[in-house]
Amino acid sequence: MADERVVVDPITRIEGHLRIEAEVKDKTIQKAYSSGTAVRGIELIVRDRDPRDLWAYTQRICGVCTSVHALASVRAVEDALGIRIPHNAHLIRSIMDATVIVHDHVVHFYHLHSMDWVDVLAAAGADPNEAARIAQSYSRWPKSTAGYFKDIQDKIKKLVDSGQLGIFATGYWGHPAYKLPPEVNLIMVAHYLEALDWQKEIVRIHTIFGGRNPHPNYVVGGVPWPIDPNMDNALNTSRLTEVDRQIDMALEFVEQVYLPDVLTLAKYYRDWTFGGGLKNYLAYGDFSPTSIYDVDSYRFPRGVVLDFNLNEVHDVDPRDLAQIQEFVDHSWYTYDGKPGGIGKHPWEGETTIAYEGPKTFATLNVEGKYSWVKSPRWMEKPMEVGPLARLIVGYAKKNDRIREAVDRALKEIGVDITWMHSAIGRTLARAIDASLVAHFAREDMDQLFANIRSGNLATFDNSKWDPKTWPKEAKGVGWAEVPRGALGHWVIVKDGKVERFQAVVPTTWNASPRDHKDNVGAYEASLVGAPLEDPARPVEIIRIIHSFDPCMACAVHLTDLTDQRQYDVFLD
Ligand code: NFE
Ligand code: MG
Repeated sequence: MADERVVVDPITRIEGHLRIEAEVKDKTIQKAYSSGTAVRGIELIVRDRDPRDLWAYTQRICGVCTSVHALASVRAVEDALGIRIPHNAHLIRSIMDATVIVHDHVVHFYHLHSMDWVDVLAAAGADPNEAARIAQSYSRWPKSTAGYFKDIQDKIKKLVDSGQLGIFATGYWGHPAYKLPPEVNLIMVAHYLEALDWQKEIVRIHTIFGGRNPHPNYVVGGVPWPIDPNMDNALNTSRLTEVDRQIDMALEFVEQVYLPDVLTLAKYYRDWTFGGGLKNYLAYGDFSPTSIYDVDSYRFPRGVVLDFNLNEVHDVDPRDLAQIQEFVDHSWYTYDGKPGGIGKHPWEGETTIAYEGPKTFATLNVEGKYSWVKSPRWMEKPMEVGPLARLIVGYAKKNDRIREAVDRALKEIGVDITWMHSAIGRTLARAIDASLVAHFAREDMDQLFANIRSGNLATFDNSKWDPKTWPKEAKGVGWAEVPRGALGHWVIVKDGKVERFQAVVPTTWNASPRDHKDNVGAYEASLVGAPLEDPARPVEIIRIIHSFDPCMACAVHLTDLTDQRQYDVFLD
């Protein structure tokens, strides 16, 4: 078979606009290109603003990983100004980050990704009694009765009979890449609907700690609410009890529904080991029980693993100008007026547009610039970030907890750690990640209660609130592990204002195009060697790309300075 160029644009069930082009020969993908096809504004909008307001602007980068850009920004500004927040504030921020991660992972699996593995229409042919038996065999979730599955099946049948599939329209139903028995398809569809209900509950944690969701409130120096068990306008007993209850419900949902479902799915797709890719993994690490500056205490350790060599973990330093750099050789930007060839650390970063096509949307000009996403690199090497990277780095660092969680899952599936380097492994990693993070939140909440009982109610340090206390010029970095991986914000504060700001977000790493050395990014690498049965129904491409949980709104951000006001309106 001759070479064929398969274009998937837009990839749906993601955040933002992503185009994938694949060169296919003999039903196998030979090369792939990843292109972020839309731009929006942030990095220049925040110039000259008050650094105490930075979080409120950057948080609007994205409505999916809502909260995490605010977190990275307050951390960056506090780093620049030398602010150390109270322990309670650190715990509350960690619980909020954990909340986004668990919420995001559940929604990603059921609503954005499961249908790449689950044939919804095939659930119509399931035996509800058998579905109940299977579901009860792997979890003690109380809803899993034959009657319950029969009701769900009736709903699906009604949809099919009406010819109006609604949210399930335009899937590749019946494609030979689907491998689940009808009963397991039925269980997954049932939990798709349940997860829709559940996800509106867990976000209450943000409404309590941050006053609203999406885009909860933050403050440089701590968290915006005081703790006072008896006061109305405070984190009082009834509010904290509700957070406590939501954490327990989240743990239960992850451990009795989400993780067991993904493990079941993984067993059926055990031999579909495509979608691995780079084998380089980066994590900044996060979730210290004490402080973001106590790097050795991180429950998700920091490090880089190269070429899946678990015997060596390289140190990562987000402050090192030689380690973290972004390249623009294949991105629609210039550096110092040149089209590429140099990398810039975010503290020296530049956002200058140089859009040069494509003239038509026939195919991308892959020899030249072809994406709005820049190419971040660690020591000039492309990296995968995300739940899989967190687990691989932790595993290589011999972190007991991560090893135990990963080994237990691998044993149940009957595979070894190298199997994780695949689309299904990445999807399993996300479910394990959710379970670990839900436990982190449980522990942090217990610690918060212990602090309060001991009389420690502090949530805010105002000693450097006044700009007169700030240095004339200072730079800071804020990092966090967030749903899609390692997030970094870099800021330079000068004369009381934001002089320079750059964000390098998880999807920028994963969706990046080729770099100055022609090294491909994580998405591009993951598609090579994967089968493509039917170019008109590219479920394999979607399945692999979805396994990363793309968010293009995060990956791409710049502004048009000719009419900055339009963004001010957007931000209001
Ligand atoms: Ni817009 Fe995000 C996450 C960040 S992006 S979703 O998680 O930061 O990759
Ligand atoms: Mg950026």
